[in-house]
Amino acid sequence: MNMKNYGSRLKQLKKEHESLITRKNIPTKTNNGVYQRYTYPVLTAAHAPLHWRYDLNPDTNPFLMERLGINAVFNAGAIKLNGKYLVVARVESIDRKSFFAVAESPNGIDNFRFWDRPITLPETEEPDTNVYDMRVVEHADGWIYGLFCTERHDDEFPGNTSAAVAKCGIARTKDLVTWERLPDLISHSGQQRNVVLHPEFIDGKYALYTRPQDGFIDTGSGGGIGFGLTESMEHAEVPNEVIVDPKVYHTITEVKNGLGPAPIKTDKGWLQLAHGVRNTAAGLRYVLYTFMTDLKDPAKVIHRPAGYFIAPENEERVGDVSNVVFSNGWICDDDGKVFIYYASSDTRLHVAETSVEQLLDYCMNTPEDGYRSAATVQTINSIIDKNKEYL
Ligand code: M1P
Repeated sequence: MNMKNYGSRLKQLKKEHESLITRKNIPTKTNNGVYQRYTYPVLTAAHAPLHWRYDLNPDTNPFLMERLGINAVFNAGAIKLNGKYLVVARVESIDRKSFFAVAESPNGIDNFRFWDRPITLPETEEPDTNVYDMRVVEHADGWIYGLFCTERHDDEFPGNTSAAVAKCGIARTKDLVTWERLPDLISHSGQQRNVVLHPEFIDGKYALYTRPQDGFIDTGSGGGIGFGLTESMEHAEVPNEVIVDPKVYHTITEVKNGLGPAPIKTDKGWLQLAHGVRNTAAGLRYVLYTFMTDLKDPAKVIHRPAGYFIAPENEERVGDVSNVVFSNGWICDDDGKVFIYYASSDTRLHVAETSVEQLLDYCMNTPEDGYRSAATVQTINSIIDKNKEYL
């Protein structure tokens, strides 16, 4: 490259980056009455700050090369703090390592800008190889907790470079800048991913939604969203887990499922968002679904709409891990508006807007799964019967 171009190329890079970040997001033309999708992803790899990726000194980087590129920005925890909409995104660099970084928006739907540096997450005495999918929860004890998956090689299989162990890592903060790392969750049901802290004490204890799994990828016999109590988060241990929402044959959760963000409290119960996984000839398909649990007993399901709530569509269907939508963050605003941050195909982050009122209506009035084709036809017939006078 001609060195004379350095300045103009850098200027162009900065211009393109700024115009991407400040692009206004617009609702898609249609919606299904349940939520409103937005046209543009709220975060992509290209949103990562230039000063993370480039050495900007022309003497040491005369070709203005990317020194460490970003591969994807996806599965993000979310929280509203001091009037700002914040997501704690899973950022994956080209070396396949994920880390966490906060991006801030004034309105929850666009202008998400990463803070100056990614989060420097303290480690335990057993260093993490990879960390991802943080659920950010403001707990009644006054701390903001971040629960995430920490992945390390499974040294029981020294010759197997794919053998891994997934555990729930735990950290806490007051400002998302400085984090205190706590010991990993101890559970007695194999590996753990998709662990979520309930925002309130239950029977004076911390409550955790878990996802026991036999192996790193397969949940095996243990599958389902579990629930357990721990005396403390400083030495978190769930001695017992009960399955709240099991995986079920020939449904969207046939292979596995896992809770998304911490639930939203309403006067009718806890609104829950989760992902379900089924197998297809083209590989796994991840969709989002919702259910509600009892206000006093968040482990008791009181409404379970059939099928998926959000499934990947159009360009969402393609990415590093295609045919996936995944969510570990939503923000419920004071006026009841809800922003759902969902990632598509392990590549980018989107927002869908809805409200507590819509989510309650959806959860409480969507028919439940009858688990058989004949039951589905029966459900449709009963909808048709009720519609007769409106046709
Ligand atoms: O690749 C899809 C998702 O796979 C995992 O989720 P689960 O444990 O439920 O299969 C996670 O690695 C998640 O980050 C990823 O989006």
